[in-house]
Amino acid sequence: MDQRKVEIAASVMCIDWLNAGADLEVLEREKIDYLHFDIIDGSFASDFTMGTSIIDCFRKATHLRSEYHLMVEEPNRLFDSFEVAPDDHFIIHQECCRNLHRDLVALRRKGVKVGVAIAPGTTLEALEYIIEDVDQVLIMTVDPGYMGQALVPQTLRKVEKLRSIIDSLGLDIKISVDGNVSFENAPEMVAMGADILVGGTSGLFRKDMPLHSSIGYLREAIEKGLNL
Ligand code: S6P
Ligand code: MG
Repeated sequence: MDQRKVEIAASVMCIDWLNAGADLEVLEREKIDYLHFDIIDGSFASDFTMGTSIIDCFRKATHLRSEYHLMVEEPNRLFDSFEVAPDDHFIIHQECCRNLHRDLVALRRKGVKVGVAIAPGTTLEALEYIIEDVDQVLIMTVDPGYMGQALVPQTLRKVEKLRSIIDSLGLDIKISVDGNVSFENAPEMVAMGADILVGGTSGLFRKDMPLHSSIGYLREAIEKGLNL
């Protein structure tokens, strides 16, 4: 059996907003690994999600680590807007940066874990010359912007290929998958090499079961993937 520790990040944009405090307690009790905050600017991805007032409110109420997923153009404008702790992850999109390497270096100076994300249509070659500068690569398994979308299946090949690139270079880089991480899709995502699963409406915040049950099913799906 694969001995990797696969972690779960809870996508806060999918939380039951009218019961957010209760959901947060469950996430804490169940020792979820991260709160995943999606920040969207209406340009790179349409719609808007959370700003600092909402995010800081969650951060003050929890000890869980934060994972900032910035889907905004020229994210370096916002690097100082968010509070960070050393174990937090700060993820920017390759497609959004005019000078990606410069931005990754600037993030590193903030003392956080540095992540780069790519949308389904972006190839892994775009990461070839910055891969040594990141702690995490987030593969979007749906198009950035909305919850509740169907998996873009070819992104799983991308996860598999990235795993083999990282392993062949001997690097310590986590692979995240974000989008339609369902009980059905999670085993294959893990088997292809994902280390962090972002749970949204299909894997955590489901309408048909309580949160503690979906966490249990998602963990079972991870175990299944580690045994494939
Ligand atoms: C989407 C965002 C994601 C979603 C999450 C939704 O742009 O980056 O983090 O919140 O993927 O999950 P689901 O299960 O509804 O697709
Ligand atoms: Mg996200």
